Amino acid sequence: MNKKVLVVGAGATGVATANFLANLGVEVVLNDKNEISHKLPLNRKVKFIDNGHDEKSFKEAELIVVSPGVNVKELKWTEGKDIVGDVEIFGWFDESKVVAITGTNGKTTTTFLTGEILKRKYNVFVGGNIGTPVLMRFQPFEEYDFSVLELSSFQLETIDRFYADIAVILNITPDHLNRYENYKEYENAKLNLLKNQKKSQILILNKEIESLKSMEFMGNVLFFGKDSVADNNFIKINFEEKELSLDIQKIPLKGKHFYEDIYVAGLIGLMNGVDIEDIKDVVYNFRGLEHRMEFVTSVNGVDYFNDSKSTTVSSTCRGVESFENQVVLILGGVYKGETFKKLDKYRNVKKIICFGEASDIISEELKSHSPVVVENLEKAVEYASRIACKGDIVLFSPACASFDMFENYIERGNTFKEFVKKNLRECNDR
Ligand code: UMA
Repeated sequence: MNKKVLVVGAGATGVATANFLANLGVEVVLNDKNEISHKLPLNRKVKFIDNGHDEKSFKEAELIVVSPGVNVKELKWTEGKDIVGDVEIFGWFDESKVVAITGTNGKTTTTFLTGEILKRKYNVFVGGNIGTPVLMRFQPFEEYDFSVLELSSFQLETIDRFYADIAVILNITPDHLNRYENYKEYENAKLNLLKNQKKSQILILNKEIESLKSMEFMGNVLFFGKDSVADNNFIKINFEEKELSLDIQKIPLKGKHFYEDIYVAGLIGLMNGVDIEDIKDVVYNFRGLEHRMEFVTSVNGVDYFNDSKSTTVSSTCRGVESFENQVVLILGGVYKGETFKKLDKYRNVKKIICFGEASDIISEELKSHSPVVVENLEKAVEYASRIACKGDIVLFSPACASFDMFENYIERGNTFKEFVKKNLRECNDR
């Protein structure tokens, strides 16, 4: 391990990385471009410099570890330096069996479900983009059989030798086009997950991803796709002699797009010998994650769903597709470079309401739906509640980043839920 390491970005990843390295006896500088006003939980041996990237720290570093939110192309003084991310370092030290899950949509749900299923039989660490930095895996006295990691394109950009025992690519559709020059560059970051394939590795891949069709693979490849995952009544999963049949009626998660996530998680459980009844129990009791197609409440027969985690148009499409009812759709936030025109085709979208920085682009690209532009999320909820009728859905699935008005998608989702509940109270008072 190098002696002098610079960790860039003092968010969750940077702090976990700096502490992990300092515990190993490495000389660590943690650097952030912004001023950090709160006290960070850092090992006292970590030297912390905020309020700017300083030349000296970069030039003296033998290795630079960047946080996912740091765009390496924008850093100065990196010429000739080795640059990696925390996932690469994780791979240097970890000895558990690694399941790595990437994709544009559904990766958090799949990671969570896979973790829950494997936990029925094994000691499992769950981390990565889902929220817990991967290097948190190394806690004293913690031994894991499996690590289930959600990996974003940002995290996969900076791997070198890392590979997973089971690698999953759920889907790839345009995202983060404000960071990547084009779709190909984004896709290549995701495909990095396959670059160090070993013969013993298992790859679970969506056969609908165009660029995978012409690729050659080293490991055992298991393809899945919309048509192979479910019929009208069951999600059927086969592995070697084993068969698992999940009754769709008993699955609380509503929305066809979840079937692929459930299929993959079930398949990983099945191939690792988790009891079929245990897998069913996990799936039949999983009600979904907060801010991802989360049912909020019903007001006068109108169901409100919070899908604040949707920061891409394709993810919002998946949300809209999961309903047969009429949908009042609330969009808005910071434009990320993907066209909104993909939403044009949905006939069940009764009205589009938008707010925030992207309003002009949304209004222009979806003009056939005559979107209504409002000032903020509160006004959007008020408007939606006025026009939605019994049996309709109000879906807040913004298809944009949140940073124009909120700290993150969590704050945005909580704000939406508050406004919906305020609206419910007002209805009850009337
Ligand atoms: N910073 C710099 N220099 C730069 C850019 C940023 O110093 O050039 C600093 C910022 O001032 C800030 C810090 O870096 O203080 C933030 O680092 P970060 O953005 O990497 O955030 P972390 O808190 O480390 O969280 C990251 C992931 N964030 C991103 O990828 C943007 C989290 O995913 C992840 O849960 C966490 O690591 C643990 O692994 C969030 C996310 O939005 C949920 N992911 C994107 C998505 O899902 O679409 C990819």
